[in-house]
Amino acid sequence: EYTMETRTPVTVLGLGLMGQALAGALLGAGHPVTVWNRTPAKAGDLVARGARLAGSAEEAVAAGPLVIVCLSDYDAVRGLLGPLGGALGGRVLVNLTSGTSQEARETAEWAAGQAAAAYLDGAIMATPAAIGTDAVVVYSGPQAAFDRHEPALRSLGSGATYLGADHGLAALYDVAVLSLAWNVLNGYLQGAALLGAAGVDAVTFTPIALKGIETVNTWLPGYAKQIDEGAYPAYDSTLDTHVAAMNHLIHESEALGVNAELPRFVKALADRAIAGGRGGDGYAALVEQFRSPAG
Ligand code: FVH
Repeated sequence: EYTMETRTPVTVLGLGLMGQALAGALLGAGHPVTVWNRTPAKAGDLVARGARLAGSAEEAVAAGPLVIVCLSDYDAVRGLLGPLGGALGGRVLVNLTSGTSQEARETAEWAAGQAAAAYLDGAIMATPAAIGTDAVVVYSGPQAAFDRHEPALRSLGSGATYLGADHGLAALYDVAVLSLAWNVLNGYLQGAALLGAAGVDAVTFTPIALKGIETVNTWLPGYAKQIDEGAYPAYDSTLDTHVAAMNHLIHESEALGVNAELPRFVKALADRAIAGGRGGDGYAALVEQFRSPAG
């Protein structure tokens, strides 16, 4: 059984909505937690729960071997950590701020220059409410650092996942999953707008929409194999068949006075694939349209 004495002391820099949730989860898991925020008042609840509020970021960093930073963006991270210089020496820095893979790799180089013990870049694929429960948080960087601090990182969410040594991977997975989320949401909103125009409210539409999403989920493993192999035999439906249905979506949208930009864009991708000879292939063949810039 771990106690407050045996759990790794953790520093959390940044107490926005996410930083507060991270620090709260660490406290809940029994870690000694030192916090710092530009606006100290945001530490109130955490201090009431046992966190120690440091008087400066430098003092916070000095408090333990594991430093988690979660600010608005990488510019803020650079602005905060830059002047701290050697204070990070010997510590593992985990950056859960959203950014690009290039920013992650640059920060890794910078951290190495400060003699940090290791730099892990992470991405949080969850909202603050899921932190400490089933949040998926992905990490990339040196595996030894992830392994050493996995118990603390797992207290942020049971979905703590190590992706690989390339520091840029976490940021890349992050945008890949965001792309997925926005495309699913856009499809749902298009459907809600269409049905709304026909007098069906979103609450009525949603159970069927959820079934649709579940069905698409079951297609992914088969399509993944096809994408990796570069061959897209149509075992379910050809692109030609999909395009006929895309035309129905465009016509219905136009007839109901609903925005048809998204359906037209989706059909334009399929049309290009068909013009390239993919009409008899399955939907996964469209990956080739995403692999290079349009034009
Ligand atoms: N909230 C969410 O659901 C998402 C889910 C997925 C990933 N994110 C990312 O987490 C980062 C922080 O997001 P957040 O929701 O905590 O954001 P805010 O509540 O706006 O808090 C921002 C904190 O950053 C501090 N800060 C900003 N600029 C500076 C600076 N120049 N120097 C020092 N600190 C700075 C800010 O301090 P203050 O305004 O309270 O003084 C907050 O602590 C973000 O990358 C999301 O994409 C969250």
